[in-house]
Amino acid sequence: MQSRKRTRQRSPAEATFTVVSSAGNTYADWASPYFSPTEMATIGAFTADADGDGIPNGIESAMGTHPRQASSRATITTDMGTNGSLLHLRFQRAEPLPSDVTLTVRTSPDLGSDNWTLLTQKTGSGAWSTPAAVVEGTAAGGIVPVAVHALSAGPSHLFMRLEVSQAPPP
Ligand SMILES: [Ca+2]
Repeated sequence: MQSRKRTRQRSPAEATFTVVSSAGNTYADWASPYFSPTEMATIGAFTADADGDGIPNGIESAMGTHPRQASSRATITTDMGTNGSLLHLRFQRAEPLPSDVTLTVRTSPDLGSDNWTLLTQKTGSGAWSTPAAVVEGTAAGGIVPVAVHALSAGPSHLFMRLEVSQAPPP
């Protein structure tokens, strides 16, 4: 009796991935892949820091970093313009920014008092409230580089800060 050996042609591995985008784009929508519904009330909360990197989840959602990987952190830098009076605050933001997350940049002539003036802010996909103070780069990988500038005309010192807050969805 003769046996026959059959060789089957193998095709290259193929896989199809479907990205399902939920209709909403709130902080909760952003967090849902990272946290169980039970965790959302604890380590998944906006102000919690699930990975212990010192960056609350809400800021991670605004900056497009991973809330459960401590090595995934964004940086905020400052630098002066060439004329020495224009201060830049540079950071990255998530694109899209969750619809109930607001970025606010304020300036202060000193750190000794609660004297912070609104420079510009942005909620979700809305525009920056003072677009002339903001330069955004090209979005790549869900991240947009942002530079906010303020003119330090009078005081010899100028401070800038970035706030991330959550508001109920409109
Ligand atoms: Ca964190």
